[in-house]
Amino acid sequence: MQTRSMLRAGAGALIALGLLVTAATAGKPGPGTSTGQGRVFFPNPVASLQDQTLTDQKDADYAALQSAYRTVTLTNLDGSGNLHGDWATIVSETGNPAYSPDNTFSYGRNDDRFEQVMGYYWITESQKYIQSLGFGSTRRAVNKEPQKLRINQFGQDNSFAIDTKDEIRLGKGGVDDAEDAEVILHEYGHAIHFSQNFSFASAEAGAISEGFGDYWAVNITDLIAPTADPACVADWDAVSYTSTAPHCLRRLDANLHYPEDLNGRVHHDGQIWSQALWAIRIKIGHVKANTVILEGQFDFPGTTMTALAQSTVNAAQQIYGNGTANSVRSAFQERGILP
Ligand SMILES: [Ca+2]
Ligand SMILES: [Ca+2]
Ligand SMILES: [Ca+2]
Ligand SMILES: [Zn+2]
Repeated sequence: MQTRSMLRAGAGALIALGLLVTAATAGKPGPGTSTGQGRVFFPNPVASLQDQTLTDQKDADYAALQSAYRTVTLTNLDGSGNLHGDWATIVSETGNPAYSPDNTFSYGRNDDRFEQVMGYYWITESQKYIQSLGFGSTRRAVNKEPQKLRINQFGQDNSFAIDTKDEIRLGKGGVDDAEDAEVILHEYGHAIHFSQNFSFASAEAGAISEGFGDYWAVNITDLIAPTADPACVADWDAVSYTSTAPHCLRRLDANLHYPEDLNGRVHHDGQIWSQALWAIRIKIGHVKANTVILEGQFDFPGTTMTALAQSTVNAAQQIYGNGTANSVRSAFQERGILP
C-alpha cells in the first residue's frame, strides 16, 4: 500500500518534471532541421576581392570588406539551433556561442560568432567532399565524425590541431585565424592525418603533414571558392605578418627540391610536399588526385617523403592503373622526391 502511494507520488513528480523540461525547452527552441544559412568569407577577403591593401584594423567590419561576405547554405546541423552537426561542432568560443532558432547565422567579422560560422561551414564542406570520393562508404572513413573546434581561444597568432584531444584550436592573433578558410582547412589537414593513423615519427613526417595541410586548404578553397592565385595559402591571415604582396602564409609553387632544400623547419620543408600534391592534382584532376593522396597515406609509419610518395604511386597503380601511376610518379620526380 505504502509502495503504491509512493509510486503514485513518484509518477506525479515525473509529470511535473516533464512539464518543467518542456517549458525550459520552449524558451530556446531549435529549428529541428539540418539546413540553414550562414554568412562567411569565401574563402577570404584578400583572395576573393584580389585586394592586397586590406588590413585587420583591429577586427573592424569596415566598408571595403562588405563585398567579401557570401551567404551560404549550412548543412548537417543537429536541429538544436547551435553550430553542432555531423561533421563539425563548436565546443567553445570567446563571447556568445552562436545560436539561432531558425538556423540563420549572419554576423559581421567584428562579432566572434562569425568565426564560429566559418569553422562550421568550411569543415563540414571538407568532410562532404571527402565522402563524395567514397571515403566512409566504398573506402575507409577519413575523420568521419563531428570535428571539435575551439574558436578564438588562443591569443597568439597561431592555430593548431591536437591529436590527444582530437580537436582544432584557432587563434585570434592579427586577423582572427578562423576568418581565413585556408587556416581552418590547414588545421583540418592535420586532423585528417590523425584519423588515418599517420605517424609523426620524424621531421620529414612533420613536414609532410604541414605540406598536406597547405595543399588541403588550397584544394578545398579552389573547388568551392576559386580565386585568381590559388597557390597562395592564407592570403588574409598573412596580411598581419607579411610585408610584401601578395600576402601569403606560404605558397604551393616555391620550387623547393628534395632533399637539398630541406632545412629541418617543418613548415618550410612542407612546401616540397605541398607542391608535389598540387602538381598531381593539375595532372590527373582533383577526384583521382585526392583519392590516391588520401588512400596512400593511411597508416604512414612516419618515415620519409620518398616512402610516402611510393605509397601514393602504389595507390594510383592499384586504383587507376599505369597511366595515372606514371603521372603521379612524375609529379614526385619533379620535386626530387622519387628517383
Ligand atoms: Ca573577427
Ligand atoms: Ca591570425
Ligand atoms: Ca588562397
Ligand atoms: Zn600546421
